[in-house]
Amino acid sequence: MVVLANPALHSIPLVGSPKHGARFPGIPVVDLSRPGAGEAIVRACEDLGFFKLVNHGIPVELMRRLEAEAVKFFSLPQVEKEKSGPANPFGYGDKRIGVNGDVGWLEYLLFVVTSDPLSCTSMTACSFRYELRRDRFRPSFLVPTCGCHCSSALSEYLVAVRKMASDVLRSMAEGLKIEPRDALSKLAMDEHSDGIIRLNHYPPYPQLRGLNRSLTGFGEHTDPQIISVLRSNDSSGLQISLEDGSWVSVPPDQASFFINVGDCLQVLTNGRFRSVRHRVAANGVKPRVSMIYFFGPPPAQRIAPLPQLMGEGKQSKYKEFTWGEYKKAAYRSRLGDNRLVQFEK
Ligand code: GA4
Repeated sequence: MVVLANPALHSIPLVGSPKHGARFPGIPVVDLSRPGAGEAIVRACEDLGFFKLVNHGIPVELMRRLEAEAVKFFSLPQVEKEKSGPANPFGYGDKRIGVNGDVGWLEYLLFVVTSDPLSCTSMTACSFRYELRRDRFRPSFLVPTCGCHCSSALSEYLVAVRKMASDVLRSMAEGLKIEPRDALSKLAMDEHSDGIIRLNHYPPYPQLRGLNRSLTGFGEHTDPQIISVLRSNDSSGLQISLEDGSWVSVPPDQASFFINVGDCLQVLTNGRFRSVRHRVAANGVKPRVSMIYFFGPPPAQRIAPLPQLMGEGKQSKYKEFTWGEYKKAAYRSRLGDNRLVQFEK
């Protein structure tokens, strides 16, 4: 493995060039407003475990507002940002990912999202609370300290993305022909569901310019949850792994969302859907800013193939576990580990 010999970079590995160069043309596009979206979602989740979502109903203006607030935070002096860190695992993180030695060329904010109807008294009823070591989190433009967060771009974004993700999961159930239609969405939208939001900033690394190499921004991994909903600015960097193990680069689209199948959804579909391995390469030219909402089930939720998908006599490919157990195991692992393998039968 080639690494940059700069101690300040904590030996962050370089990333090889993806197949098809910067623009892979084969990312499935799902139009959420169309009848038949469910079948398209199912096909994409079986083939790549990944798709781009258009006509999703969320104004690009709202995405831009949250992006602008994230940029404002990341532009603060380092000493200010570090008052919200180090991420353990939540808070402000700089280059270190998780607690087991993974590193990448990025800085980020990681929050837990809890559904908390009592914390909100406003008419818009955002009903969210974010937890980010609240005592230490300073920038009130991102997370107001008033107790009710309804006016912030983050709250509005969360409300909108949750509604959209719920529609995606209902369409998915329709495409899978399973009843009730909320069989998947209720796992992700329950009041005890384990939601996380991540705001990432991948600064450019100018020394790489002209070298035709990229630095690891976020190393290869699968997401442990049900689905992840990603939006980024128009800077490239996201790559996904195809079935044959080759890497392709996802053309950015700041007006669209990208949806990943996570490990739990692979298990819920008994391996029919593919939890996609993905990574982010930091480039030498342009900063990348992304925001990702990870939809996890409630901690006590048993994760096993949905009975509606199991024909007579069909066996589960996985041992039973709860989301709480899986998450605990995930936090003991390294980023690139195959976390599902220990739960395979
Ligand atoms: C990958 C998906 C999400 O970004 C995340 C990550 C988490 C973290 O950054 O704290 C983990 C990683 C992710 C899986 C293995 C463990 C935990 C870093 C790591 C090495 C927030 C998540 O839920 O799992």
